[in-house]
Amino acid sequence: MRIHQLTMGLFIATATVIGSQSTALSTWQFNNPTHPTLSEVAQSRSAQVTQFKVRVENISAWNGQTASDGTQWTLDFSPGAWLVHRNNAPLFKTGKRDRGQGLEAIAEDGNPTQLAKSLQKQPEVLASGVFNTAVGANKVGGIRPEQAFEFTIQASPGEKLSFATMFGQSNDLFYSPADAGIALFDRQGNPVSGDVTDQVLLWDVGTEVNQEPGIGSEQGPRQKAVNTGKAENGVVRIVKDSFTYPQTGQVMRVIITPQT
Ligand SMILES: [Ca+2]
Ligand SMILES: [Ca+2]
Repeated sequence: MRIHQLTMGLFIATATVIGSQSTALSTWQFNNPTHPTLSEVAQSRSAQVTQFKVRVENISAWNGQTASDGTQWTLDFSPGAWLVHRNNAPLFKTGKRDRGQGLEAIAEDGNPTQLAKSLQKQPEVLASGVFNTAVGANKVGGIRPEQAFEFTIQASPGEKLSFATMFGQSNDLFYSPADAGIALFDRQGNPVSGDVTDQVLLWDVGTEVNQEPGIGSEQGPRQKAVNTGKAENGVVRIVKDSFTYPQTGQVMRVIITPQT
């Protein structure tokens, strides 16, 4: 840091001779090879902020899932949490155990409250919130077929979106982007627009042993209480078990729309 301060001082001193200080400062910041400080991030955020609408749709069919015993069931997505971030893996790290910050409660019971609280305490999470009410609905709940969650976020170039919502009915599965998140801007700094569903994956949080989706005794509507089921002691990973799951793009659509 001392070297940078010295370098910056020299730049300012030089700039005073050859031109305006602000021009030299912007040049120096542009060439700054170090990671930006949180205050610098805050400054850049306020300098170039784009507002986006994020829409998560349930495009699955009523009774569109069929279990091995013939039971037909409907896929729901639970209330969830979203966050804007620059860092990689703010929610989980693929192949590592769940961090105990509330992702388990979303994946097992569709409850985003604990995760939302913990996100507010993480300095590298720039903004976060909950989505828990379908568009047009008047009470809190998940989304069923033909329903959608919508939320609005603000972000600057370099920032990414992550979110998590439960695959209901499962023991501990959730939909989320990969741990790095969804880039909200391209390399030229232009805001991303359109369908990003192909970046959303179905994950197993690794805390409860999977039963067949839709009929398992320790899943949502059938378990005796929340947070019950056989402990898995596993890691967060793309779901991989003996059961079959729908292709994400056939049941969910995620659309990002910059607001101009
Ligand atoms: Ca599991
Ligand atoms: Ca359970």
